[in-house]
Amino acid sequence: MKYFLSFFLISAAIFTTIHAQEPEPYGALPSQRQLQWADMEYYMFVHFNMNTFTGMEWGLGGEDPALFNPTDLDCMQWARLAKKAGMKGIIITAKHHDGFVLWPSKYTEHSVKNSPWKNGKGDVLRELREACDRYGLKMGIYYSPWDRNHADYGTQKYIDYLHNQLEEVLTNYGDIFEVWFDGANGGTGYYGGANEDRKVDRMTYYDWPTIWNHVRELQPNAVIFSDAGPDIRWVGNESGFAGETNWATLNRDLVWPGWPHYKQLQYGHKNGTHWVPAEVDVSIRPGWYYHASEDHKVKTLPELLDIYYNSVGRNASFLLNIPMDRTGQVSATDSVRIMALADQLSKDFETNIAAGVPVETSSYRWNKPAYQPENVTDGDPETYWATDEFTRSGSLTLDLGNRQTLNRFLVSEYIPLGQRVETFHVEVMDEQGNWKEIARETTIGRKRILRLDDVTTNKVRFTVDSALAAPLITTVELYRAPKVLSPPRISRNDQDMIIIVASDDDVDIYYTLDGSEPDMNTSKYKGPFPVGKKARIRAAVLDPVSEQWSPVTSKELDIPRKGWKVESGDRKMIDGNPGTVTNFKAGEAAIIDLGDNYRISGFTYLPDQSRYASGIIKEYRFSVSKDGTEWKKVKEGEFSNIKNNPIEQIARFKPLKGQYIRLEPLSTVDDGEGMKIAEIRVLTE
Ligand code: FUL
Repeated sequence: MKYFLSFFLISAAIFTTIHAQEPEPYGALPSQRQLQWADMEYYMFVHFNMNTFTGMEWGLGGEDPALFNPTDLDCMQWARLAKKAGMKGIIITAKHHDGFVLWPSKYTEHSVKNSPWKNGKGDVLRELREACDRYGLKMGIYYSPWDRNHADYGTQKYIDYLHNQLEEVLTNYGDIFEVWFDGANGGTGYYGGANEDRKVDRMTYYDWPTIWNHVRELQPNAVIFSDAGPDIRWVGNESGFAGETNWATLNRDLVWPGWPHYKQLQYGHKNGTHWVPAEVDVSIRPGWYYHASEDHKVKTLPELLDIYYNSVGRNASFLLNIPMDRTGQVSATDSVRIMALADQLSKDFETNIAAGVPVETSSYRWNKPAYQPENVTDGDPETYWATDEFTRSGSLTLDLGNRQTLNRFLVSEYIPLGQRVETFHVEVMDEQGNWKEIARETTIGRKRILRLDDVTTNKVRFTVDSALAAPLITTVELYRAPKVLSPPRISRNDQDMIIIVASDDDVDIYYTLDGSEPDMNTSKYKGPFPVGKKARIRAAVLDPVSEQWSPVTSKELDIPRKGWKVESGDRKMIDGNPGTVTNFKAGEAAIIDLGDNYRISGFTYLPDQSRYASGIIKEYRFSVSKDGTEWKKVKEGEFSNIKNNPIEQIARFKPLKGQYIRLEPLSTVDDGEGMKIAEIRVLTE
């Protein structure tokens, strides 16, 4: 009896404690500073300094400070726009790889103080601080550890310099919300006039733990970004997406800035040791700096929307780069596009169909109201539905009352207690009362937004199929977003046939060849057609039902390619298809006979576009010949930042006459391998 009684009492005690308890935290957890940062969601990156004035992406370090001379720098304009667009902060390139600094640092002459701008009395960081304060934005600092200017780069003296400069930027400009350390380290540079290749051991040279501690001392609330965190991680690409499976946790001690397995950063590590969520950094233009020649390549609204859904909608944050132009302001096209995105997002999320609707569940935590299913539709991010401690799956059924059309599904986990959900699916009830599955996905995290085809229903069922611990769901929202048409893709193959493809179904494509705007009175695309001359083709998509137009795609067509003979390589590199690649062995060059003499003024190179791309050319030599025997070298150079941002590279030079072209790799990104060419184009005068 006695034993029975104590057994009873102990069991009752355990039972009550479990029942009274809040859900246990699971795994690595976010810090307060990480939670605050996560709520920012969307903020601006500004690439603006020496490269803006030299037209480079990676300056070499020997640039003359006199070149830095914005005619009308206006940080208030940046901040006003950021605020209007719904961004919550601005991160500025205080120092990029070329070493030029935007504030009058007392530790270097390579700064604004030796530029003609404001007679050397200017300080861009100070102006940005004032602008951020005026518009209620947070300010962040990008600081490149690699410095192609500094004579001591590679020695301890340079590391001391880095610490001194961090001290300046992190004590003199108020609260900094994020410190952004770039992982790029290219090797060659000016280095105080030495003009040489300097390799450092990226794992040990900088002594990252000491740098991170220093930042913590100076700005305890700032999150620190790098490939390896410690607070925020790079997402492993510069194209604007996080993985569909995206854990905020990472085995952080495995990673360091410059880590070769960086593609894993898209997904994070399930059950990773630390909370290090991903930030999607991407530029509104092909490169990170402003180049007037790219004014027509500003990302379109559909592209920006994709990035939003593939970052904020995939448990990451969205850091959108707006490169300032030579006046020191946001250029007109960029500001129109940012506002178009803001406008579209407010339409996409205008009415939450699920707000306040009744919710039923298979189970919730000990039937306690604190964890009831309605918590997901109450609009309060602090309340959540929870299953009991030992249940790792469960369903919520949202009753919409009457039949509604929706195409967005938004769900959030209560992340202060860890990221848990591994797999889930969504169903809707059809008119016959049967459940129909519309999505099956992996991971949720802070926010997951699914874009779905339009579906009309009165009931939506969300099911967590598996989780690492009891799922805690704060929010389920449903929306009906208006349709946005994507611009068509145009290509010309090596037989000079034009192919135009639309991403949407049941639409028409119209095009022009004289540079004018396509409309219903211009040619309608009916299938591939030949264009064997130089031309500017423009095309747009029309939805005949809604009468809505997509943005216009433009493409410059240079000399015809049908008559080209590939002397070294194969025709895949001139077939107009970015998905096919010509492979070369180490030491081989690409050689093409253009079939006729032209005044050649440049070339373009598109590297391998596949997920695990290789053979990317880093340094190149380009030569031209009249007869295929005697060659003239016309350009040698580097494709800056091509590893992280493998977009089409454009090289221009003084026009010269020739019939043959040769592209030789002097080095590739992963040294030693043969080069790959997805596409090569010739530019003529
Ligand atoms: C990269 C850099 O090399 C680019 O120039 C740019 O600053 C981008 C944000 O990070 O690693």
